[in-house]
Amino acid sequence: MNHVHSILLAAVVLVFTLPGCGGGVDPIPPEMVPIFEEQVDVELVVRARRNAMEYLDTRIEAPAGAKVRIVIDNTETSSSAMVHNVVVIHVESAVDRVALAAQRAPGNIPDDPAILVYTPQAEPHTKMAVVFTMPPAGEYPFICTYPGHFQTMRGTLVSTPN
Ligand SMILES: [Cu+2]
Repeated sequence: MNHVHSILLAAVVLVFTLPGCGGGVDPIPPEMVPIFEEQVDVELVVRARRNAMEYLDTRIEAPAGAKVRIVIDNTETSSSAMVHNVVVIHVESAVDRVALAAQRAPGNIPDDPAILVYTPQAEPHTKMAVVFTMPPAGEYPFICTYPGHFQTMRGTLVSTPN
């Protein structure tokens, strides 16, 4: 536990000693700009909690059939281990399978038909996004597939009847 505590302390010190880190830098990578500029019906932003393996937004919703942009906003994170994405999965029963396969998959995205849609991984101080059409009404789990994160980074995408 002492080792863990010293890592946490180091992370905290880093946050407070690098106040200007990331300042003035556009958080949207150039290749992402067209996706952020695409016209959509609803934009759903999932923020990562600062330097924690948690989402701030764990329940997001939009009408079935709507054109939606999901944004993973990782701009509050300083630690380089805090790489996050949003991977929406068709059914809860497939979450563990996808999460485990993701650890060895390129970009942490396994080739699994249970994956509905996913954002690219957002490095600290960046935002990534994906545009897609909302699935039929229901509740769809989403997780971060960066290794070690899925147990605490979970949420629900709610598709409401329209
Ligand atoms: Cu993560």
